[in-house]
Amino acid sequence: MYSHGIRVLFVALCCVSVNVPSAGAAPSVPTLALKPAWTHIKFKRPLWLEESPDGTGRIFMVEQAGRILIMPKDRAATNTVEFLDISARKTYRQDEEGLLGMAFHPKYKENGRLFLFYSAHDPLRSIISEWRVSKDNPSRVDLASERVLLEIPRPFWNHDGGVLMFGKDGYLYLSHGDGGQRDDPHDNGQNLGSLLGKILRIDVDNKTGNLPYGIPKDNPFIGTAGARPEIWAFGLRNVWRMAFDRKNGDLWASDVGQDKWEEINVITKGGNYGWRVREGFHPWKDSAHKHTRFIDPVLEYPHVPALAKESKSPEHGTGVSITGGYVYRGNKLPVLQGVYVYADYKMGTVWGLRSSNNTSVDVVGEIIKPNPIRFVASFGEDAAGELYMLCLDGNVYEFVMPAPKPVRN
Ligand SMILES: [Ca+2]
Repeated sequence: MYSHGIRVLFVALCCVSVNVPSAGAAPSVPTLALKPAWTHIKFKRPLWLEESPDGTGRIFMVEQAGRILIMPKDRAATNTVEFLDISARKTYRQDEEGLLGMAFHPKYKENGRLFLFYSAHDPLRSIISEWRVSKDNPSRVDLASERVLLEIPRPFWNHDGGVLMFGKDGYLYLSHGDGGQRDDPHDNGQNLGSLLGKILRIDVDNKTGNLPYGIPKDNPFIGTAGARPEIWAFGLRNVWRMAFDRKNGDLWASDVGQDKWEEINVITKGGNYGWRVREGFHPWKDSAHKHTRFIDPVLEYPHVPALAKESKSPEHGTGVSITGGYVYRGNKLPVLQGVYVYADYKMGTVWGLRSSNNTSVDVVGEIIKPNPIRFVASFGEDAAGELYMLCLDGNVYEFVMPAPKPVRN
């Protein structure tokens, strides 16, 4: 989300599905419609949606100012339940700050543990901490239960990342941006001694040395001189949203660009994704690391139409701040099966892509036409794999098949 300095909104001019049928061609991406998932509830800057892994079927919604709500199962109802409220900490002061992420422990049903990612000030830092549900009330977090795992200093107010999620390996993955401002002035992305500009992986069920968490034994930079052992992947500017493909465990991370290119990456262990030496496929401002091997994005898209001719990816609309979503694995929309869904925060355009090799795109196109929603802050997935889109118009949308065109006699 966000992170693009002062920018002018450009009009998306070229948003055409690359969908030429041929023998063996990938299935196309579908055209879908949106409808509010909760018809009578408006949210204040919703940023994260997650269903608790305890079989209760409860969906939890994170609001940026510091609240987590339990949503009513009746989608026409209005009775949310407040699960947590830390808004008095004033964690949200500027665009990219606030309560940015949460994750239930995979064994939440047994241990009642959950994890939050939020911004703190004086001094500027991101806090990742563990909390427990109240012993007396399964609908309320025990506010006295916080145990801080990580405090990551932030040199500037922006580029904080903010995803927290568990892998199938049971470890907690998190993204943190390069710490802002512009051009990664401290070169954090390429510095393995910094947790900024990284995806991290930690073990919340064990402890290593004096750390309040464990370092998984196969983390890639254990033993590398000067490297932080928490690092899973690096060279990332600001992975605001990332997600595992629940079918195969692939980690899809959308990295918000600065001046020219937005990009989508599939993350591999120990991978270097280029920032600030490169943005997308293209050289950026740093020459000190120019001989390093970088992993190309799966897709890039330009900020302005004039850049389109330089793109290394299929024809694509423009945008200025990518919001990563999910590879759809739900049941309600078979036409969307296997499609990675993402959007541009500012433009409101929603796309889907298919990739059979995680390195290039088979087919990509807009899946919502027209695209009236601004701003697309985040996506969410429930336990069944159904997809939601969280927008700053106050709605959380679900994806549905478009209404059939009226038949004219
Ligand atoms: Ca990159």
